[in-house]
Amino acid sequence: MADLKAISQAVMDGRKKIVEQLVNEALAEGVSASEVLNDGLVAGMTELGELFKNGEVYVPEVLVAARAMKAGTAILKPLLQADNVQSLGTVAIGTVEGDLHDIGKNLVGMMLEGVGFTVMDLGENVSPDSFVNAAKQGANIIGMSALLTTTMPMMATTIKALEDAGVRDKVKVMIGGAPVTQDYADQIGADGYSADAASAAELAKRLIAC
Ligand code: B1M
Repeated sequence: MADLKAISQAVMDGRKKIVEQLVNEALAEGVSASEVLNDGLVAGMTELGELFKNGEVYVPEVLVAARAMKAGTAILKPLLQADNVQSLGTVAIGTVEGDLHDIGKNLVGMMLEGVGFTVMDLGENVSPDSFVNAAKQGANIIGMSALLTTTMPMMATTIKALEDAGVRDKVKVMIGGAPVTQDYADQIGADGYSADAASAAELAKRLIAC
């Protein structure tokens, strides 16, 4: 019987090889990729985040856990992606300038690919100019992620840069990340906000349709 709690624990402990082994075992037992992702990997990282907040673990432990989590998501990625589907459009996604958190952004990218979008991954610490260039290169949606309250304002700066470059009307802008809210999205003039990767994929489909 697959033990998703053990996957969470292995993420928290930063045990990359164990994470890979347990993820493969769970999949072989028929557990869905999305259950392994949400109830195993993401649950572990969320719990670790609480310990980090309370000063019970520090940056090095979180970095090792992030590496273990990435090893697990790499196994799930092909299973979460759609096969032979015509692209719904291109989403250029990145973590905003000053912000190095990329796990959530990567999950959103995977889910977007899973429902049929082409994803232009701009990486992390992405400058407003890089988002503008992606819009000029034909991206239909600009997706920004921020995990720090100090980097959230960079989302507004990026929207302003899109306006100044005359490309704001050519793209939809969607935003997300732990400190981001619908109110904030409304305040800065983003077209949409979503709280998690699965709803981000649904949001992108709605945005591309209008
Ligand atoms: Co950082 N960190 N971190 N960190 N880190 C947080 C964010 C923090 C909340 C921890 C805490 O104190 N509780 C805190 C921010 C506090 C604040 O701003 N209020 C914090 C801090 C303070 C810092 C540093 C400043 C610590 C330091 O150096 N003293 C530093 C900053 C570095 C920088 O960015 N300049 C730092 C560094 C790091 C590591 C490098 C060690 C590592 C990142 C590794 C990596 O990403 N490669 C790290 C991590 C891992 C975390 C926590 C523990 C986990 C983040 C994560 O991956 N969550 C985090 C605590 C927490 O969030 N609970 C914390 C799992 C991920 C699946 O969730 O990213 O929220 P999330 O993504 C979700 C949704 O938000 C949404 O969908 C995703 C999937 O469901 N979503 C979108 C995300 N982007 C979206 C975009 C969309 C739509 C939805 O549309 C485009």
